[in-house]
Amino acid sequence: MSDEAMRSAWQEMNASKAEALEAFGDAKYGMFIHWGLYAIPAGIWEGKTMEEMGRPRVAEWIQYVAKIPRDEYAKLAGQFNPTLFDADSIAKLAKDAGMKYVVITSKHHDGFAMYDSEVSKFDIMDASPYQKDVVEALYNACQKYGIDFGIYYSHNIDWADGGDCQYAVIKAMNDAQGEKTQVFGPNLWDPSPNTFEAYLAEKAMPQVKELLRKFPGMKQLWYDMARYITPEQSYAFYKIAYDEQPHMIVNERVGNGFGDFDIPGDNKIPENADAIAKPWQTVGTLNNSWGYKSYDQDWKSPKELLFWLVEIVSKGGNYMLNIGPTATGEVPDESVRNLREVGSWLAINGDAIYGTSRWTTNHEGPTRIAVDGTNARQEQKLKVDFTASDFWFTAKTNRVYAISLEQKEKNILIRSFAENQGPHVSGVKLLGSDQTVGWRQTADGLNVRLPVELPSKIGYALEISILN
Ligand code: JFZ
Repeated sequence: MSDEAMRSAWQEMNASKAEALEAFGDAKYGMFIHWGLYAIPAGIWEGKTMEEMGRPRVAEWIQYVAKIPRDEYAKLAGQFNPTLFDADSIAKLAKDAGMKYVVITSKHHDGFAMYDSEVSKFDIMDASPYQKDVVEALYNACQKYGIDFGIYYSHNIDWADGGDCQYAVIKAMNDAQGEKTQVFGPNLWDPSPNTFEAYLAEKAMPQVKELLRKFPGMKQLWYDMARYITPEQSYAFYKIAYDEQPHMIVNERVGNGFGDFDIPGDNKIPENADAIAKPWQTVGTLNNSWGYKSYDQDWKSPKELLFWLVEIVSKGGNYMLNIGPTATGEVPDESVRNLREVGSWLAINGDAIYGTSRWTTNHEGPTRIAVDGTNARQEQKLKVDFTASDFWFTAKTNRVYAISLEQKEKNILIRSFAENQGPHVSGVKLLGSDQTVGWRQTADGLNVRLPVELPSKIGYALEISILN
């Protein structure tokens, strides 16, 4: 197929997903789950931490960073027995947290399938003493709680069976054109002897197909790290998803521009969301790792998490926030606590989040926080301290929501509603409260007198009715 033919076929398939993409746009908030054999070492190999060994520092990369031979890594499967895993409680946690969807790692870069795979023996059924399909359990639990379901699948990088990830082939091609090829991700310390083509034909494609058949009605397919993959290969991964589940949306990491939605980067909020043509999703961690990392206690506070959510939603994006269960299948206490607190905020202020669109401005006020990725957030020691003049905005028909993450003042001023400049206000309501709030629109903005008692622990949200 020519590149042009692939692009126009993609256009058509992508256009047929308009409704699914709209539902994705309304959902706003979901749960990512990184879980696999890497939860056993949990960031430490032979006494050395990720930081002592190299980069990246995220726990699910330990095989790469410690250059663990395939045979040795595979032995972890024999110890994997997560008897405390409870799919029901995780689906319920997502529900209580106010999340609308869940995406779980069915197979990460290490190549280990967390579900019952007919294609490979390197899976939870054949290689672990646990012998239960955790992806299926979660799929069923999500249905019970009305949570949408999706899977993550590392299609390009597979340290167990993906050879060198066709690194040598791509490098030769790039060399011929005088272009540099980055070495990041491929297994060059102990690659499987098969070709990458054989891996695609015998493992990756059949596994994706079996997952699509096992789990009908999925909402998202999350491919990852399309570093060395060709347009033909990306297209094939997109197409197989479409053929099996035409209404499921596929993320941009399928590669080569064939995604239905964009990912600005891990723990990264785009500075200028206008520049992103497709619907988008920021993926984020609760500490600084995706997979469980025993010694990472740098947890984002509920207030920081709310900042991420509100900043993202005010720019029109989706937030998918990750949990990394332990080797026994438990979700760390801090994760549960912080997610639940965001959930109780959403139970009060959800109208300002779900089903909203961007307004003309996303934020007013003096505090600007830019976060540029997982390492950057860790290194900048992010402080979330806002003033009473910081507001984020979202919108629905005839309504604008103004969200604050502070409760320092009772008399507040929202400048974007200055009389004769902003829209004409016809009413103001405090979400989660029946008390009337006093308000007046002046040349300076919308003056609001907040009641003594506020319904949320953190900040508040106002529903501002406007006349167009
Ligand atoms: C990838 C994985 O390697 C990682 O283990 C985790 O699953 C994460 C969600 O995705 O890491 C990436 C991939 C792409 C970027 C950053 C981290 N990126 O493009 O900025």
